[in-house]
Amino acid sequence: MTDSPRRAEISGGGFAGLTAATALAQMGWRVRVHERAAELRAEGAGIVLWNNSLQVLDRIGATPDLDSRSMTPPAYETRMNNVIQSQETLDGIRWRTMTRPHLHQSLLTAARESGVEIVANSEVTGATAEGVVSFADGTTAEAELVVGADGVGSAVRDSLGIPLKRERSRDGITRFLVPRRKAELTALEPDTEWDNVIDFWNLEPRVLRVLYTPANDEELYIALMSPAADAAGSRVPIDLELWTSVFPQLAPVLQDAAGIQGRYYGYQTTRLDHWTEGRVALIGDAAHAMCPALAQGAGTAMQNAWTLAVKATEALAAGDDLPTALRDWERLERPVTDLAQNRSQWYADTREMAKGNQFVGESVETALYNPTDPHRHEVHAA
Ligand code: FAD
Ligand code: 5PR
Repeated sequence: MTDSPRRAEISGGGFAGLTAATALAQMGWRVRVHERAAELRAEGAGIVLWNNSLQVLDRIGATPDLDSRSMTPPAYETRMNNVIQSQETLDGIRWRTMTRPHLHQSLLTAARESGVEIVANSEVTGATAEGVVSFADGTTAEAELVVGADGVGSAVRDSLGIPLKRERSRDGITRFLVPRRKAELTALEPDTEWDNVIDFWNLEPRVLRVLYTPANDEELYIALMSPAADAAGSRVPIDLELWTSVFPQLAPVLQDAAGIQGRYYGYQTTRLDHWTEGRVALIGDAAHAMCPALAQGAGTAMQNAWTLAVKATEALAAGDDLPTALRDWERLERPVTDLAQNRSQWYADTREMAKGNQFVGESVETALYNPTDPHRHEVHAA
């Protein structure tokens, strides 16, 4: 068997991989993270996190750093043709907005402080159910636990031949980080609370939407949605004239976005037949890439990273069979992730978010889930 009983090899240094690595290291494992890229950094713009992932960040000690450059907007507002549909204050729901680079940096700091070994320029080509990882340079490594956190195109997953289904939705989005420009926006629309998240929808005569999300005092995350079939709406760099004609009150920030190349992402969902194979467990987009509607892709990635670390650690301490424990982990944790995935795809397919008042039912259930509560799966008699 392995030379060290508590060795974990992790493929991918994104939100999922760094969270799993930090949690495992803090629980006594020797952990290596392999990142294909030359540098560890996050692509993309802004992100919203809810209680489910914020609880995990508390437990791995990343919260103080994260809070230094993130915010909780006063309300989540939804507009249709610039008419307010709802202003939800989300009382009792913990949530935070931030930039993706800042979240990634906070996780990287936590990982390093916990003794995780991070190897850049290290491409994983596959893994076996027995826990042997292979690398692009021809070398291999063996571990008690292998984590495939290598994103939607996961080499670990594909090497194991796990069957999957992909579904595409008709819409997609281009995302930007731009300066806040609060004074200029206030001059254009004085009655607007520009610290709110504002989801600006237009369905008629043309489907175009801007999701406006302040990420901190200086940075604004804007996501521009259009159907993939709309050539002008999905063009990058953005068609400034088109977007400002529909959203004139956002002209100053749209102008900044037009100066950035950007990339249009079509919404899609990936569902796997199973998330584990022997000593290998898949987490994050490798296991359950989802549409962004509920803003839970990274949240569920961190949630599952934490619960996996707890389960694997408990199994080893109890002398239980690890592959059996990993299957049990999937059985317990998958339903709430499936819920987020299904609800996000339903919103993406139906555009029902345009009606506002979205924080009910599954949206709240997934947001409030607490993966660090040991009693979360207990069934109470009526
Ligand atoms: P990734 O972030 O893809 O990380 C995978 C890492 O593995 C990368 O660093 C990659 O370089 C590395 N890698 C890949 N292959 C290999 C290999 N063979 N060997 C070694 N390393 C490898 N989620 C939210 O929670 N809130 C939001 O507001 C939100 N908004 C979103 C908006 C859009 C438009 C999209 C598309 C997604 C959004 N998400 C959001 C989802 C979120 O971005 C993803 O779910 C999350 O980044 C997944 O993290 P991950 O670590 O699993 O994968
Ligand atoms: N919420 C967030 C988001 O980034 C998007 C959506 C919802 C935070 C788009 O990227 O509905 O598509 C969405």
